[in-house]
Amino acid sequence: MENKKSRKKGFFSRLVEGLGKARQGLTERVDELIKYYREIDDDFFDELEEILIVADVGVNTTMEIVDELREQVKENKIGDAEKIRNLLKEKITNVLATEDDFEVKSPSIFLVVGVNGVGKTTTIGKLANLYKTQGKSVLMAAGDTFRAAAADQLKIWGERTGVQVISQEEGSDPAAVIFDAVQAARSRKIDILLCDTAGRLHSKKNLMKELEKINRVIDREYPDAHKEVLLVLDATTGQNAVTQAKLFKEAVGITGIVLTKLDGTAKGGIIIAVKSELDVPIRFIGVGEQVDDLQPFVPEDFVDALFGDD
Ligand SMILES: Nc1nc2c(ncn2[C@@H]2O[C@H](COP(=O)(O)OP(=O)(O)OP(=O)(O)O)[C@@H](O)[C@H]2O)c(=O)[nH]1
Ligand SMILES: [Mg+2]
Repeated sequence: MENKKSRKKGFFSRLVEGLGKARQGLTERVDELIKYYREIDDDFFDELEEILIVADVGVNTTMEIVDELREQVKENKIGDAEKIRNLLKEKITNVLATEDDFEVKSPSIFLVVGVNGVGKTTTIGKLANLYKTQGKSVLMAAGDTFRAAAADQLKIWGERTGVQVISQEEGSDPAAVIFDAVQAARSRKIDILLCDTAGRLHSKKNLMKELEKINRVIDREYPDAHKEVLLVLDATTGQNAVTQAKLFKEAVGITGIVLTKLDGTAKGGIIIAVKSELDVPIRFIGVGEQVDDLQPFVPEDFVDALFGDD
């Protein structure tokens, strides 16, 4: 308990701060609804449904949650709207829960994928900082050779965090960059290799093909390393994020999701839609642009922060 409390202090207050807009769009509206109704009737559920859908929880997931609530209320003859709050909180926590806590293994290779502008490079910089601070040896690979200045952006993160970046000139084969980086990680016995990738190529098909190729290089050159394929999604893009996730899941097989820019949206419910529709664990969330604005995702803490409870 003590441990949980002290862990919660710094990280948790940053999370609460970062979720300010999401709270306004979701839980503060739920609280107003509860205050207004006091007693539960059909209109109450209709309005709850609307709040969840507007907050981007997604139609399917909203229906599932609200239908279950309706049933529970009926079965247990709950009349008091205040009691719904905890039930809703419980439901959201259940949707977000994962079977396993994420623990980074050594050696690990993280392949970070996602469409352009979602926050891949920034997330890699933040991850480099996180693991470096934990005393791990980290290396970054500039696998986005498509966009001019992509490698430079990563090198800035390298300087900021004191982590080396393996890169080649613009236009070179991304798989070759990853090949070099994997050799370096193996011979130097690096704990974690973070691989950046391009978000945009001439076509989606090209992008997926390239990611498959990179995937194969990693598997072939360092089969003993634990591999994570992290898909980065931008929380401000709404239901689009769900569509993107389905595409990447099918094409490259993702092991976890990073949801960025949660600080920038009142529609934080998207995190619930993504988890519920994809059934891939959410591993990290981004709540700002600073180096320590990436948090390992802990469902209970997240839901507490979203509901403004501690
Ligand atoms: N507010 C906020 N901004 C973020 C977060 N994560 C990333 N950003 C910003 O999003 C913008 C795009 O980030 P990048 O890391 O360059 O995105 P990318 O996916 O690498 O983009 P491409 O390389 O073009 O595919 C930058 O301005 C970041 O500072 C976050 O959690 N919160
Ligand atoms: Mg990038």
